[in-house]
Amino acid sequence: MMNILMMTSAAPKTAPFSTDEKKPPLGLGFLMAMLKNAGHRVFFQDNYLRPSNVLDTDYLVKQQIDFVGIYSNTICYQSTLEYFRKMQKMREEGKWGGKIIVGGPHTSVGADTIPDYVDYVVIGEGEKSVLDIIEGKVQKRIVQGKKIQDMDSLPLPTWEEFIHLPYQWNDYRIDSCPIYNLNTSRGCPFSCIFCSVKAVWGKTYRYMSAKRVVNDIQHLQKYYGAKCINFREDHFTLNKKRTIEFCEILLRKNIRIAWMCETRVDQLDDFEYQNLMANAGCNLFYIGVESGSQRMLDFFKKGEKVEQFINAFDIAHKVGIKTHASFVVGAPPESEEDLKKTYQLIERIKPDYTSMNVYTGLPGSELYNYVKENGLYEFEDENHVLYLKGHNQRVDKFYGGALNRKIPGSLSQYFLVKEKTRNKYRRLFSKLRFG
Ligand code: B12
Ligand code: SF4
Repeated sequence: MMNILMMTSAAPKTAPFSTDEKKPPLGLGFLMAMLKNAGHRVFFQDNYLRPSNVLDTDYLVKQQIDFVGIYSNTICYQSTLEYFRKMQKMREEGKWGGKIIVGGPHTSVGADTIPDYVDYVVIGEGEKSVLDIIEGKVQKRIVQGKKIQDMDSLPLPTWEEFIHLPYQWNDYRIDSCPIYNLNTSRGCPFSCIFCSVKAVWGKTYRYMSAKRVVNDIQHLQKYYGAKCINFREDHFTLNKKRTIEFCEILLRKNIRIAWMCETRVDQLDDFEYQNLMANAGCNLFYIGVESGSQRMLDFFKKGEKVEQFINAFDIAHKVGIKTHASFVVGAPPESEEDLKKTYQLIERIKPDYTSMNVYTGLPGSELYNYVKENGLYEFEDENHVLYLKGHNQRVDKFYGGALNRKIPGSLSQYFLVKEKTRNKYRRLFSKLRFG
């Protein structure tokens, strides 16, 4: 039996993407369940939720930790690096003798950024590799994770590790709570050029059966009082047959649960289909519309037409499913005319919620390479994230000037730091005066 500490990495102070949403890391949940089922002792620290100082203490020694496994994504990679350094220092000083494993989306797009002293770097899916590593069956340092083909063979994620932690168990768009995330499919056959998800999961769509999904929901209802499920995955409804079966089981068994999912509009032109989902509890669709300009949609290789969005949103309004439309703004070669068309489409489809995302290049996508090769960026940060020319102006326009989303080190960020320092002194002075 081995003792294993699984951790996420802390969010940076400034990032071009929001780091406010705190949800259980289901990937680690699957890995921890596999390890527990194999008889190992598992410890968990979600530093993304609440940064901890375990690596500054004698925690690893006290708990006799044999392996530390870290979930890493590109935005949080600097904190991952800091953890590596601390553990390596402990090893060099002879204070701790365990091994370090790293996995998560960053390893799939940036394995070459990981220091040599990290013992194992798992690219892609980790379930099989993590067990093999811990059981001493792996000789190589860079491990290509085996794709799970039978998704029903996956264990339930370790909800018992998550349930008592202060995650966001509600959602501003839905009245029912608590709400739990599920991830029931992997891979995407589409080719959107701004998206790096394929680098992690590949193009083959694999999914849990409808029966398995319903079983997970019933488990969450029975043990954790689930009132709503958010299918946070790239495309919950891609397999229409599965979605229909899923809805039919919910209705047949009279399972009352609200749910929402991320989806595309390809098949949502079907009134009966959407109506079935609404009757089975579907409350909200989160749809990546990306642009109201067909020219931009074609450039993105979205494989969807403006008319399809109009049709799908019209039907959703009729059947009573709320909609959240997400748009990418500022990607090359977007013009004022394209942006105007986006606003016109928003007017036309009337989403209940709209998100405008200022395009920022994450490694691992076709558009990222295009931006890099054509020098279309103003700044490349330490994680190789690309900020396009005019990024800060777009942050002003679309994020109300949020300083922590601007280019690191820019003048505005200097003022952010100054503002923090000012607050610190303000607090100090108020203490001096009244303390
Ligand atoms: C749900 C979700 C969230 C949730 C939950 C995040 C989480 N940690 O699970 C929330 C809202 C919190 C979130 C926030 C963010 N997310 Co997010 N998110 C997703 C989404 C849609 C699904 C994640 C998921 O559940 N996957 C399923 C599980 C099974 O996969 P997994 O977590 O990757 O874990 C597997 C492997 O990576 C590996 N693995 C993971 N950790 C480890 C550790 C070890 C030791 C080993 C061996 C293996 C291993 O094994 C796991 C099982 O196979 C993905 C897209 C996607 N399809 O993956 C984006 C995604 C992960 N998010 C992304 C980003 C950018 C972010 C944010 C930085 C910004 C943002 N707001 O979007 C923050 C950072 C948060 C963080 N630290 O996790 C990017 C990451 C890209 C990158 N190169 O790093 C993705 C890939 C989407 C994209 N745009 O490309 N996200
Ligand atoms: S944006 Fe969605 S549909 Fe497009 S490639 Fe990425 S995961 Fe697939």
